[in-house]
Amino acid sequence: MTTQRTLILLKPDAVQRRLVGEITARFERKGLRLAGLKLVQVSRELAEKHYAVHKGKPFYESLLTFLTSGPTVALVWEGREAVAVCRTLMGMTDGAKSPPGTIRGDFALSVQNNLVHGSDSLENAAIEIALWFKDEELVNFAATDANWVA
Ligand code: RTP
Ligand code: MG
Repeated sequence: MTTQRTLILLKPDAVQRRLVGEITARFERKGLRLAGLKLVQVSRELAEKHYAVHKGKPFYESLLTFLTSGPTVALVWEGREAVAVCRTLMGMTDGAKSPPGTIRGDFALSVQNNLVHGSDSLENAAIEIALWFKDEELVNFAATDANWVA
């Protein structure tokens, strides 16, 4: 069994559209354990670091403007195959192409304003968690239902 941690962001559109509870519930009900959670007014500097891989792409500036436009909720989820599981729950980048049942498929129509970010590999998850959270902001607790969900 591979227990992993991954970073999920509920982007400013999720907060503005009052979808924080709805989206968080989907990760929670899947059986993932919450290890970190905070509301962040993202700085240009943090947004640049987070999306450094997209620097130079046509949508880069617009993406930074979007991510810094309002509060973002940052979460760390932990569980079996958490990185891939979260990406599956999210759906595809383009909301219009995402199947129903996924977060983006159910609530997003846009490519950019697609509600959630999720780390795309275990390596990037570690980098992103360290970027968004201090060690002391991450919490370990014994999930009493662990034997039933994983
Ligand atoms: P994310 O990094 O946010 O989890 O999304 P992703 O892996 O599904 O997509 P990625 O290719 O990493 O793109 C990062 C974010 O940039 C915006 N985007 N806009 N206008 C465009 O063509 C375009 N392409 C990507 C989206 O907000 C996407 O989530
Ligand atoms: Mg990505």
